[in-house]
Amino acid sequence: MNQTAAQWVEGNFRNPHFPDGSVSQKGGAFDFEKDGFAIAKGVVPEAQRLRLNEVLGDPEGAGARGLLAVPEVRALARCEAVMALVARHLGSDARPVRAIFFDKTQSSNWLVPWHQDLTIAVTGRVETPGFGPWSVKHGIPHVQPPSAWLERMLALRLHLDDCDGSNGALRLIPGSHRLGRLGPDQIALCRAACTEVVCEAAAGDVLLMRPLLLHASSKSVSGRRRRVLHIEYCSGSLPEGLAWHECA
Ligand SMILES: O=C(O)CCC(=O)C(=O)O
Repeated sequence: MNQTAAQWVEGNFRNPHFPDGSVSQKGGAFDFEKDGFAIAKGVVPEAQRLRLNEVLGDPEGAGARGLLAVPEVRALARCEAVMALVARHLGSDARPVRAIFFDKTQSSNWLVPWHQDLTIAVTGRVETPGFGPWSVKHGIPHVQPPSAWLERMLALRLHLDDCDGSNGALRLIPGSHRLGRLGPDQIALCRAACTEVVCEAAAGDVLLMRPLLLHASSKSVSGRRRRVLHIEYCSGSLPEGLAWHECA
């Protein structure tokens, strides 16, 4: 690739908030359709949050998966306030299709490099036009659906602790979901030329994000715990033969 990062971004994408290319900015008001993410404040009441913390406990490692099987998580994933946020962007037939608990602590302090969320978890491998490549993660078959399919999905990240740049808040590149699927070279170019946002949130706030939005997270440097319940939603059903690994 012989384009400079600036040329590539100029041709494909213009950061709507920081056209001067300044380096990093926290918070701000974002528009879900244009930026690929938005924050809804105070969605999870304190009592429900404390109950979730109790139920989710202290998992080993970075967190836990398969959480739509947990009644408290399923109830939250389908409660009126949460479904209203989802329906606004996906329509009223959207439903939860995966729930993951991310727990960043002093003893399990991890980072995630820049990426897009490209895979879905299904019950079994069934060759389907447009779906692939396949992989297996945590013993579960995963597949990349077509981009048009990913546009029918969104993730809600329900914050169970206050988070900011010091305890590993999510880092995002606004608008990057509009670039489609990106290879490693394009991700590097985008990183070099675009401004990231550190997604600060208070406990109870919800971040809504598109799967194709470029995101990353750093290790906590403050030692403060950062718990997030990540729930994915999809509208419509999977093609015949494929089934969600979890669904509520
Ligand atoms: O929770 C985090 O810090 C990162 C999670 C993530 O990258 C993801 O859900 O794809």
